[in-house]
Amino acid sequence: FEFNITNTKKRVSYHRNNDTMNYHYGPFHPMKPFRLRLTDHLVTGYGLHNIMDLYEVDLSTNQNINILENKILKFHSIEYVNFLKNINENSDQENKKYLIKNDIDDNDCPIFHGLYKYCLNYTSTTLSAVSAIEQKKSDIAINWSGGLHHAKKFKPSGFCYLNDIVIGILDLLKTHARVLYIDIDIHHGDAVQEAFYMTDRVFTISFHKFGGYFFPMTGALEETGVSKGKNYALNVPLMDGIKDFEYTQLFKSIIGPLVESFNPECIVMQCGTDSLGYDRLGTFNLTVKGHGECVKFVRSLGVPLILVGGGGYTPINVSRAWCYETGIANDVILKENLPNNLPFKKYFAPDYSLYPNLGDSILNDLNTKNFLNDTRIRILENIRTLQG
Ligand code: V1P
Ligand code: CA
Ligand code: ZN
Repeated sequence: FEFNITNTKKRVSYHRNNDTMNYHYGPFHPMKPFRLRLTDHLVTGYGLHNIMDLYEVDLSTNQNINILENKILKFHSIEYVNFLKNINENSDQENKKYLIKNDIDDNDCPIFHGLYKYCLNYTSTTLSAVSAIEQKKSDIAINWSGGLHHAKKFKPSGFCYLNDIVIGILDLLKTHARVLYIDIDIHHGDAVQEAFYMTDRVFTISFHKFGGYFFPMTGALEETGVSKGKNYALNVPLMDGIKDFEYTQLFKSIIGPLVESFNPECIVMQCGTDSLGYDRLGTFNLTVKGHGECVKFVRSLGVPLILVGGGGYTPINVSRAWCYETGIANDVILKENLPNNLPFKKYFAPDYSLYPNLGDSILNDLNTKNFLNDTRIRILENIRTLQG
């Protein structure tokens, strides 16, 4: 293959909302918006904010709340958006009927204080990144608070309420003929796949753990799209314990030819960090560098790129990876020792390193060479049918 490897400086924008980081799903819930605060402290501690365009997204100074809600309604149903808008942690049974009627798992998706504002925050921050790309102000636009890939048209799922990714891609389709969506969260990007399952304008690919009742239990290799979208969805099901070398080899050997044949005008990459070793929910053994190598490779393809967050349940490692990847976007290598005067620095004890050993957990790598080889061959066959 001939990859379009470029190595030029790129205009990078960092989109953040100071309010998003303050929300709480509840004391026992693994999703902790505080991890965004840790990430931001690392990013600024390393001085990366000085070399990017900063966009402070703030709903209270945004007069265009109607425009935002119209974009949300391009994907979500009005009944669902009204439900999110009107529900609160003290709502009575009447309001909660929607939960029951739609079989909503409120352990995964609790109704917490300020929920709708939280949803508008992370969604508008992704849309801010989208518009920096649409207006060609950035080559790479980052929103670590986005990437909530399970939210459905009618209901929340898997810690996700509004699907900022689908909403963002729908907006991108106004200016871009073809969008590629890449998902390296350990969970299947089910709702993004589903939203674009019938179209050849959005190619979705997810790498994830599959099998053994692992959430959301979809994402088999056989799911490849329908009608016009046939062969425009791909799934890379993996088993516990995969490590950097095998994962990055597989990733590059698939994404390289895929970009070559699909020729996207924009790439949206969901960088969920629950695929790192020692994640509270995840079962892979990736390190910060391995995870980041996937981002580095996608950057090298020279296509406008939007980076969003996603899962990640060991906050110190989530923040390490997203800070490292912010560095990669800017083509700088961050020194291993965490900066001085870093708020919450004690959380990073005992190593105080950006690159801790996450590849050596007790989870054995169950992905045999044969299994990975077979998977790769079958996926590459699918990509070949694309060229038709
Ligand atoms: O497994 C399930 C539910 C239980 N039902 C029978 C299905 N839920 C998972 C949800 C994982 C969501 C991942 C989101 C993302 O892809 C994107 C942000 O990372 C789940 C798990 C688990 N171990 O899979 N929920 C919880 N754990 C949970 C634990 C404590 C409190 C609340 C939820
Ligand atoms: Ca995934
Ligand atoms: Zn996940």
